Amino acid sequence: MKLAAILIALTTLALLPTGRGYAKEELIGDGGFESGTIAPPDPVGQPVTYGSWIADQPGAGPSVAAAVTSPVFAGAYAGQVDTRTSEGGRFIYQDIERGTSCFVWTFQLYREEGKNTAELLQDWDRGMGQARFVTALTFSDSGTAFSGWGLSLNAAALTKEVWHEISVEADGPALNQTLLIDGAVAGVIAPTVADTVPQTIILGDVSGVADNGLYTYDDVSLIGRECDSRASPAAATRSASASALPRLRGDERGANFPWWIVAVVLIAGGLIFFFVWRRRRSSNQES
Ligand SMILES: [Ca+2]
Repeated sequence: MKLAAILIALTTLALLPTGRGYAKEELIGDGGFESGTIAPPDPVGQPVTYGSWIADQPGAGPSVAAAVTSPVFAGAYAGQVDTRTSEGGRFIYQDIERGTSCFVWTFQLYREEGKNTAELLQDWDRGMGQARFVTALTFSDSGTAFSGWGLSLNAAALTKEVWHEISVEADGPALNQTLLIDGAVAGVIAPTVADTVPQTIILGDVSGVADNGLYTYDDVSLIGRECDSRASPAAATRSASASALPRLRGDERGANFPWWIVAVVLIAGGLIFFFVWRRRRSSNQES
């Protein structure tokens, strides 16, 4: 029976997902703005801020970013950036720990006036406006500009004064970013490199001279995960609309082959053989 127990244990192990774990992690704090507050700008500069929002507003002037109670997508608050009367662009941001090139970035957006940008950055210089872009989305009357890892495209403008769900599914090793607006694929980018990971998220008016926008954000989420196409939410989207989406670079068929099924079949065969052999042996002993 000892051998049978070992075989059963091996079968159980084989049935578990093989290889690495597929831990997913929320990388943004207070994404729903339910703390009811956005930290006022730091008078000295743009401090590193994890887990909560802070307004960027170098120099003097009234704050243009606030947690508002209307419009709100969910809960009691949403985050609003109002630069309708600003001279310079203003925005809110927070920094991101453990950024990965495999992520699903989602937020709700209520567009009323002007232009706004939502972006994921690496190596932001926190002052002169220099950074390496992971993903940038710019919303205006003329369209929705979507760029990622050096490529960009234009999608349709969002209708005003209604909540829209914006989502970007990125897979660095597979070299793609997919923009979904209200659940429908609005564009796919297939860059040649994916050499940046999100370190900072910025929402608002990023122009030197203000774009005089009024935008409200809610339920901002950035789910990072270990890069592995077998666990990719983007992969499901690819197969659903394969014609519009790029081929994977390289041949991942070997990597994706479900070797655990072979292991289960072999072990199950071994178990059957063992039990048949044992039954025959005990019946031989009886006779
Ligand atoms: Ca909320």
